[in-house]
Amino acid sequence: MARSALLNIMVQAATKAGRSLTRDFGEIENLQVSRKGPADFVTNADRKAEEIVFEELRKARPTYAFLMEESGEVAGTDGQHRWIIDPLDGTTNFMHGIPLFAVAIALERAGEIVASVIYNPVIDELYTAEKGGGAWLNDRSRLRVAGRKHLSECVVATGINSRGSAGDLLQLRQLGQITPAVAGIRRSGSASIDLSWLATGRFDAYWENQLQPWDIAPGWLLLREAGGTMTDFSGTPGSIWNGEVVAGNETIQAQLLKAIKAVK
Ligand code: 2AM
Ligand code: CA
Repeated sequence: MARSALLNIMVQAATKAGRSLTRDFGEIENLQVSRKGPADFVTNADRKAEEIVFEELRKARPTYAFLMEESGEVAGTDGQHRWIIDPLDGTTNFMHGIPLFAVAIALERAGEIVASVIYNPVIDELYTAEKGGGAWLNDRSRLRVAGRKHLSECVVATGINSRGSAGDLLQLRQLGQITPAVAGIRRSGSASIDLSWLATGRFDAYWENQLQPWDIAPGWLLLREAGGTMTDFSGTPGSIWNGEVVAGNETIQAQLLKAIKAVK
């Protein structure tokens, strides 16, 4: 696939930040055994990655606005475009030396997500999508969601939250109901990875709550371009703003949504 100029900018930003994260990830093993632990180091790695993405994108498109996990909002002057950025999705994995994390970038145009990049630098998987142009892995493979038709045959991804909120308890009740109804549950620790692996067909479905817009936006376009569907827990078509995701191919998404709705 030939990348557009826009996607090239996004890929360059994500891979540059990815290189920085990979270097820092290599240090984690030593820090695990230190008394202080790696927490401050990880915060630093996260901020550094965000700074790289911000600088690259601002240089290329100086008028666009930003919404970033670490630095929040930066206003733009063009009134149409906004970058939505998670420089390190899967922070807990990163801190524990687990190589499942990603740099995630989405571009919103007039309120709609039109381009996205998710890059896992350790396993070197680069996911890209543009509205109407399909979803791709490493520029070579066009992605398509899995075609399974029965929830009982499905590998279903989720996030098990430990935020001390009512949403955590709801999640555990959902997990209790859904686990016996599927072939297997998986939990990657990164919403962007869950959504990109759903787009590849590795996972058949995914649900989670309490997510942030930067956790959802990049993967959502990828999923849509791979033929997938997403709603919130009430069945309202996907939004990046209310934190809830139920996703899969059309048939499986409907079955999972029904199961989710039954959990009070
Ligand atoms: P993070 O690694 O950038 O924090 C895992 O279930 C997903 O939830 C990840 O995408 C993770 O993103 C996100 N996450 C972790 N803690 C969170 C919190 N307190 N609020 C919202 N999202 C969180
Ligand atoms: Ca995140």
